[in-house]
Amino acid sequence: MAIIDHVDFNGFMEGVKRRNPYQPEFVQAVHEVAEDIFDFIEDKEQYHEQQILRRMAEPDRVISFRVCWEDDNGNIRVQRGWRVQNNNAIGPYKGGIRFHPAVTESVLKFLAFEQTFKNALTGLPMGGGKGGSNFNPKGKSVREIMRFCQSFMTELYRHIGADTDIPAGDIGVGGREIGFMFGQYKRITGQFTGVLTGKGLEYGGSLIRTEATGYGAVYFLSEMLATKGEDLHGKTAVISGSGNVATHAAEKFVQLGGKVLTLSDSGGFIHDPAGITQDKIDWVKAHKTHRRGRIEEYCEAFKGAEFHPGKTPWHVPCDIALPCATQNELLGDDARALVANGCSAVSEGANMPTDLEGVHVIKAAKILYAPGKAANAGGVAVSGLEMSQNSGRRAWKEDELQQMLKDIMSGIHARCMEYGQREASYCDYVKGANIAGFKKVADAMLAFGVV
Ligand code: NDP
Ligand code: 2IT
Repeated sequence: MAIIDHVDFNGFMEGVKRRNPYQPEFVQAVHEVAEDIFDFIEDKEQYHEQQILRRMAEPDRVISFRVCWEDDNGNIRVQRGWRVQNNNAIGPYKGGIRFHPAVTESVLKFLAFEQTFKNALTGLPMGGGKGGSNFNPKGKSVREIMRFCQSFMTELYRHIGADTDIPAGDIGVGGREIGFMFGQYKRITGQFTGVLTGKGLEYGGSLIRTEATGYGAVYFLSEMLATKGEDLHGKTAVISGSGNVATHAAEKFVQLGGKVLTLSDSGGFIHDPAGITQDKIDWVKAHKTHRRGRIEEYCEAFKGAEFHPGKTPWHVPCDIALPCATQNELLGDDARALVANGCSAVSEGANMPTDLEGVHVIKAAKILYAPGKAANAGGVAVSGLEMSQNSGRRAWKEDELQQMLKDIMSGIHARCMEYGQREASYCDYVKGANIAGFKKVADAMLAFGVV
């Protein structure tokens, strides 16, 4: 008879910290999930006995490699690249690639861990992974970016495949970078397969993949508001970021009748009291995505807007907050300011944008709060649909895909409610998302035995 070691939450987290020194983002992501899972599994012996959470919090593997490339001046540059394959219990590893100077193994491990739960929530058969590099695309020429992407793929290609691990975009990786990486994969292997998602429409990409994350975060928000008999008409939003997720969240928010007050980047935020309308969003998309400009320049293009250097937008009074930039961008004090100013809903377009203190403040206020792993799952969900289209050698129409995205977001909302609704008038979506994601992956792991 085995002696089952029933560690409690504190004992479990001590072990996670000890095994992952200097990895604060990873420890934070595990902590947030474990808080809810320990409650859930208290009376469920098989999850303890099989050490399921412990196994999920240990990536299947972490691949780390050198990436050399030559800049336009002939200098040899050396970066580090990673692919973290966290868990493939319910499908091949799936998750984006991030190019940003702040990328570390800890950041990618937290993202791959979160991705495992997020992908399970979509209802599609995808496991969790994430990759990236500390390469900084800012200020690089297109040729430099191309050479970097090719060099990155020259190592990565041996670890991925349409049925094993399917990367996509994330911060600093959009359609252009996916194109360079796909081209290199095809060149090395001689195979045209659906090994990456977020591809261009000409070579196997899916309609609405670009819009899906931001749109999905607003669909999820609408689902939450609907439980209170409300919609977006006349509501104001503060949004952080000005990249793919932020601009598409803003676009859908405006389309559904709301008013967007802010956008931001790593330099600060702009506040436009007149509202960031569709033509202004189009300007931001063109300016930021295609010309790599700064959000500060918005105030020269549109009078009446103010730039706040070095600040995040959370102290601007609003009905809704949509953090869509990066991790730990909304801290305890920011959360207190949102609540004090009457904000009634938060929907996370970014991954883990709220720190643990912020999460606790928002939960205690019992406002509508969708964690990233639920609210931003629309992006990876449409990636899953891209995979289906690739393997079926077909392309679905835009209205079909829009409907599928809405249905998937509504399904995720229902799954969160199933495990998060403990009182008639309040749903803890964080708990709901954590438990629903955990249960699906855990039950698959139980079926496989000890592997
Ligand atoms: P982009 O590269 O398109 O945009 C990132 C935005 O966030 C930019 O405005 C950038 O500003 C800002 N930003 C990045 N790092 C920081 C930082 N350290 N401090 C302040 N601002 C920062 O990325 P995405 O829009 O694709 O991603 C945004 C978030 O959404 C990330 O958390 C990502 O993981 C998440 N996400 C993305 C999905 C997708 O499909 N793309 C899917 C699900 C989640 P600057 O230009 O100054 O760096
Ligand atoms: O965080 C995410 O879900 C993404 N960056 C998208 C991943 C994907 O595989 O589309």
